[in-house]
Amino acid sequence: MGDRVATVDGHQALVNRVAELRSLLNRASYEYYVLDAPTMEDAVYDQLYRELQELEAQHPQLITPDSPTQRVGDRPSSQFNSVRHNIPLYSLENAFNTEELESWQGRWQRIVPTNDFEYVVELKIDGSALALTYEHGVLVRGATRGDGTTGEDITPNVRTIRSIPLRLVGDRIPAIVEVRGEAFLPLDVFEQINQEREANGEPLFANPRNAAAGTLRQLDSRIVAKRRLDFFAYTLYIRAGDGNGESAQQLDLGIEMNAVEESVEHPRTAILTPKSQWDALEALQHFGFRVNPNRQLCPSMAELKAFADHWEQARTTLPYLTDGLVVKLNSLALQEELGFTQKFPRWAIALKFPAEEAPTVVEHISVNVGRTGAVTPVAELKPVSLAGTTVSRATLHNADFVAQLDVRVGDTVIIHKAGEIIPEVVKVLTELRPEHTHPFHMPTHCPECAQPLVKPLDEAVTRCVNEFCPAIVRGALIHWASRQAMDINGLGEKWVTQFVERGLLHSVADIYDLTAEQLQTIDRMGKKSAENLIGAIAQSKQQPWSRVLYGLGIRHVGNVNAQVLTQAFPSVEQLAEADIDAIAAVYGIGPEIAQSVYQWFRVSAHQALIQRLQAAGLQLAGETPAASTTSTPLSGKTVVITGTLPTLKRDEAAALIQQAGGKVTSSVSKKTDYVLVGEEAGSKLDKAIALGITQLSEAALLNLLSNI
Ligand code: 3B8
Repeated sequence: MGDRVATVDGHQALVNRVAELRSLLNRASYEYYVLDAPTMEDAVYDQLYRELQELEAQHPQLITPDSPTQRVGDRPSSQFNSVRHNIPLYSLENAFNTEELESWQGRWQRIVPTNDFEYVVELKIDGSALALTYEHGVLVRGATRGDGTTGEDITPNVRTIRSIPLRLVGDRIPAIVEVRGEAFLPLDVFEQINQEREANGEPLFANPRNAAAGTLRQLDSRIVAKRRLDFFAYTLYIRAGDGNGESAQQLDLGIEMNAVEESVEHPRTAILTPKSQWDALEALQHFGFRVNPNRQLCPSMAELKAFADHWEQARTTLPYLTDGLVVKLNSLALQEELGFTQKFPRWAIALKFPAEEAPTVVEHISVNVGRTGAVTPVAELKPVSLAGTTVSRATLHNADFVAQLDVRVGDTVIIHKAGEIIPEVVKVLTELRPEHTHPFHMPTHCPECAQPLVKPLDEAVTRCVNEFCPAIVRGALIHWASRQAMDINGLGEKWVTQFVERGLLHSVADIYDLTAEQLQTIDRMGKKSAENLIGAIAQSKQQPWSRVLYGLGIRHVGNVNAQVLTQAFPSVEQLAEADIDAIAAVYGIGPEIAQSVYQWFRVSAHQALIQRLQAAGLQLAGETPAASTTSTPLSGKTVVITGTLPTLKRDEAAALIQQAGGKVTSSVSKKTDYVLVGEEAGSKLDKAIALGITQLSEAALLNLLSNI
């Protein structure tokens, strides 16, 4: 009896602790990501997070959708479902100068003749619009704009965005809240992603907007979680109703509310909103959202113009891209009166900043060879000032792009940088072309190693396929030493280039034969730096197998795939011996990746490389840290599958279990933790019952896994 009470109390204590951890962590995350004013030490956060993670792993029923552990991404979805927007997401009409802005003002004033108004001006964030739905304060859905009426349900991806609250802040939260805003990639993150893509031989994103949109539509939310998307909120709808009688006053934000008839599908529920856009932005802030601080109330066009002039210049100092301003009538009553045209709100307009384009002259076309051997033509330009930076090079992407534009040395071209971080040649002014120019042709031989280049017919990319090409060797070494791979501090581009030139390094295995004496023969490498570098190299031998695999730079094996693969193949021998089907059977690994990995291990030079790395004492086996730190209900558990499962094939189920850190064996013994039971299970089930082993249905398995 006493025991039972103790357990019940114990359980309550556990429930309380989990809730407390959730709340502490969510608060800390809000301070860090929204307020940009951290109060909790990283180490403390990590410790509390791990505690929550462990409690949730032991008691999966305590996991809630607003738990910070739900931000790390989920298993890949096969597709996104469509969602209908009850209130359509319109786009904005564009104005390109203040005359067009004045003409817009004239148009709306003819509909509602008044001089009693104010504008709210916001920065127009160059990202991807999202609609977020909260029910009773909890984020239940995140959707893309789509065509404005129907978008895609990308909730798992939206959850990974740290500045989007999983639960709204405040005591009295209305039944349904819909928040709209712009998801975007900060510029530094964008650049980092493109560097990684370049290192992985993947096509680069043209600009942060495409990168954000592409990331949001990633089917694997674990990848999204690594991309550090951010979000600014700008529209708030509060839907009362649901019989709970929420009213505006209950919001208690000190903001007056207006009732507005909802247009579609819920004719009898009213949308309550603050009375002005300005108040709505403040309400959004109260709810825990990031709202762009660069906004202003403008009583007239004069203030508006001053704001625009300021930000046209100042925007280059921001850590994200803005392509203009959004001008909105502040009064929501006035907004309601004006309504929408077929395409746009009449009460708002975008004032676009002038395009960042400039003419300049192509002085030379050079050819760059990347780590994967991809050959990129680059226009070397007469330096020109554009969007606050001096541009002297612009990518010409590939042979097809050059042929299409017919860019020639001597041509005057238009360089474009609006939203584009990598400047691009967009137009050739052929009327200004001097005499005696020649069309540019991609070289037939590598500019670095003089070996013939290869261009597969179905690909745009031209490649050097010489393993010993200095450009490829350099790129491979830089990638190997990079932060996400072996993290060899001090072994950056500068030294790698010199070491390769001096013949000290030909392959990554050579790194482990370097001596401090050898290094000191290099210009400007002192004794201390040489010793530090040798130390960093020695230390890198402890990097786990997953990083080694990533560092090898196999095409399509980025750090996520490397982790997934090393979980499924805990040693290099297992991976090297696996056939294509076995590799492709790993959940999240497609046929293209499998093919690439399989082929890599068939090359004898690669086999020799692995042997040298092994001899040097690198970790080519062992647990993948992701699996050990994020313990899941299945980590270290042994599962036997018996019978026919309702939806999963046996190897799919096995892959899921392995990916969650479990082991699948074929026969039931005392060591078996679970049996996964399907239709017509046979003697294995009998044995499991006899041994008292826990049974799982497919649904129970999926449920366990969905909480990872
Ligand atoms: C109405 C209001 C569309 C938008 C809007 O930063 C509408 O307000 C819209 F139909 O697209 N990119 C903003 C941004 C975008 C919009 C907006 N406000 N700050 C943006």
